[in-house]
Amino acid sequence: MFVTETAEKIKSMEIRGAGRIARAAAEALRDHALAVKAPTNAAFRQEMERAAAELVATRPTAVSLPNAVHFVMAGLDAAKTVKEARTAVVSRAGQFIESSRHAVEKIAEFGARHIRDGDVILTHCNSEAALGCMIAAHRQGKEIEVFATEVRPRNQGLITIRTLNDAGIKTNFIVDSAVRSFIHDVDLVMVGADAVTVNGAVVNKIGTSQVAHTAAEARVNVIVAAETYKFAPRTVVGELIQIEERPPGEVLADAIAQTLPHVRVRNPAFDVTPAEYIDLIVTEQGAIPPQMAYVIIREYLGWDIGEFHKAFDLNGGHED
Ligand code: RI2
Repeated sequence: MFVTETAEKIKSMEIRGAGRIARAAAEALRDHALAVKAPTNAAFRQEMERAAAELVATRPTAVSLPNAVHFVMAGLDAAKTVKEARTAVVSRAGQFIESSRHAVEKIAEFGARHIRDGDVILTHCNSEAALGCMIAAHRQGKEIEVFATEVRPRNQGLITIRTLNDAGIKTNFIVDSAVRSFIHDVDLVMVGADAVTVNGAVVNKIGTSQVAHTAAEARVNVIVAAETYKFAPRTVVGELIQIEERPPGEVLADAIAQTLPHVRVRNPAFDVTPAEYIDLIVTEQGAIPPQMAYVIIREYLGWDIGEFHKAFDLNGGHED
């Protein structure tokens, strides 16, 4: 698919979910590398960088997107010719897509171990990583039941209940504000992540922090399912995750909003759940307490000091 088409679909959320966005961006870079006609390696790189920037600018919160783009684009560093550069992008994009799919499968396997026979699980939003754990547990013959929230304003809960229904899992569909009313019927909260910071905070769909807070009050464990490429390297040097605020029309129809001049609609798409409300983060490398997030960033994302230099422009913007 063309870069601009993919970028539009990510922006409009036709392509959504942190993992899917990352794979779609890798695919778009791969297709672009195959299509682009550039006379020199430098021109090729410039065009790929433009495409990468277009993709990264679509949605600011899910760090899987820049991490995927960074991984694919790193292939350009050693390339000396257009042919080498093209081959590197195609191969690294393929590598990312495959390892992402593999990661989701591994997380399902590891996450299912934390689900017991008879557990009632509450989930919020639509996470392929979190749902994978529930479906794996169900396939292992564990009898589970799920509470799924509606997820205003984009109603991702509808996708979740369809997936659970298709898997034959007994599911209760509730409005977001009913979480506290049902939390005592729940054994476990399981959600996905758009980003995990170095101090183990999880950025996920708006409302996740309320769910986690409610779970903590009720002493219900919270498990987050997140591939290692959802960990945010730049938080190591203090960078904050930007919380996307989406158009007000998603919350209140513009025609109604126009009749209410004193009302401002706010529509943040994500919130931050502090590490203290999270019991475990299940990654494809294994399950970790949130406080160990730094180890994932250091060991598995392959970010070295040079990357932090680049990220923070510590050379004053000069290439060396
Ligand atoms: P997977 C989604 O964001 C949700 O916040 C979900 O929990 C998270 O990405 C992770 O999803 P959005 O695109 O990668 O719906 O586990 O805003 O599918």
